[in-house]
Amino acid sequence: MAKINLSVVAVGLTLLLLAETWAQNPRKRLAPPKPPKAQCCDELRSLKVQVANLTSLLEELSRKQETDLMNVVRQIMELDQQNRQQEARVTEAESKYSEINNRVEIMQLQTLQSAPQTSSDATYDCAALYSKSYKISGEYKLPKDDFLGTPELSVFCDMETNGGGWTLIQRRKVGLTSFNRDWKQYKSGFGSIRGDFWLGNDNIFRLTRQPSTLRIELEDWEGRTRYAEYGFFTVGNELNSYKLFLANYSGNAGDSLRYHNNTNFSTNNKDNDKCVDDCASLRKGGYWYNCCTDSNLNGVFYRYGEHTKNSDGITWYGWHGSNYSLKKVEMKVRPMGFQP
Ligand SMILES: [Ca+2]
Repeated sequence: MAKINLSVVAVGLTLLLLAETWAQNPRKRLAPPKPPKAQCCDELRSLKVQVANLTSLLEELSRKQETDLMNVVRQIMELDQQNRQQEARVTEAESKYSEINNRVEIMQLQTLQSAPQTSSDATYDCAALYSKSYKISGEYKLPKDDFLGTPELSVFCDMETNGGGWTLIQRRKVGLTSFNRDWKQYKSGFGSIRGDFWLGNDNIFRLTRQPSTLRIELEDWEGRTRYAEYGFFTVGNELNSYKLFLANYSGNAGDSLRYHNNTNFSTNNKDNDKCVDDCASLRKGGYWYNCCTDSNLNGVFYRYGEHTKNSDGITWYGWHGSNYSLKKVEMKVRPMGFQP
């Protein structure tokens, strides 16, 4: 551009010189007639103006081109930066994608590995142990299962009664363990698995996520036994206050848990019952209290002689009424479709 500019300026200067030489020649000035002289000067003036205009136009163009060039350079630099950013983003996305892909593969592998466990092979209750040919009643340790989200758990299995496969969730027989406990203790369970115990509401919730049957066995101080079975039994999780759902009663003890159906679990420090009274404190146990009881299997253990004098004992109204505290109780569950 500078070259063009200079050459144009040179042409301009040459024209100027020529014009001046021509103007200084008196002979020539005198010789030609008046009109051509005026014409020539006008032409010269016009040329000068044109040269000036061209020069400024060229300068302007040159400036504009420089600006344009700088803009282009800036744009290229910006594009380059954007490109590098995009590349970085792509790389990042690729690494994330591959990480997710890896995780998916691991999960698929885990699912495959644990798939057989989700069927009848899973050892998360006594029914499963029974179908693995463990047919002697007693204490068993259920393994921890990350897939099912179940911790290692000691359970007592009844492998004899009515076909076996029962996981005990409660027992009363010794009478040395207090059942007047708080929410946290009922949540995780307490007592001794071979003696008196509550398996824990979280464990009962997990066990009854599969459609389950509940069997309640009762014994009085004369050594007579009765039972109540519920073809359907489940409890909610802690968020739902371990709410009780049961149906399809059968047995010879009377249907004394039906009154407690659809009620939340209450303890001495959590009154979730359907009563103005605080049933858990009145009946001294943790249970699905309504207002308050038609049975109180986690009530106070009263020995022979004391067993008919209180309303907070281990009662089952359908058999011995509201003031008779039973000698022995067992509550047990197994999957609904269990086949011995
Ligand atoms: Ca209440």
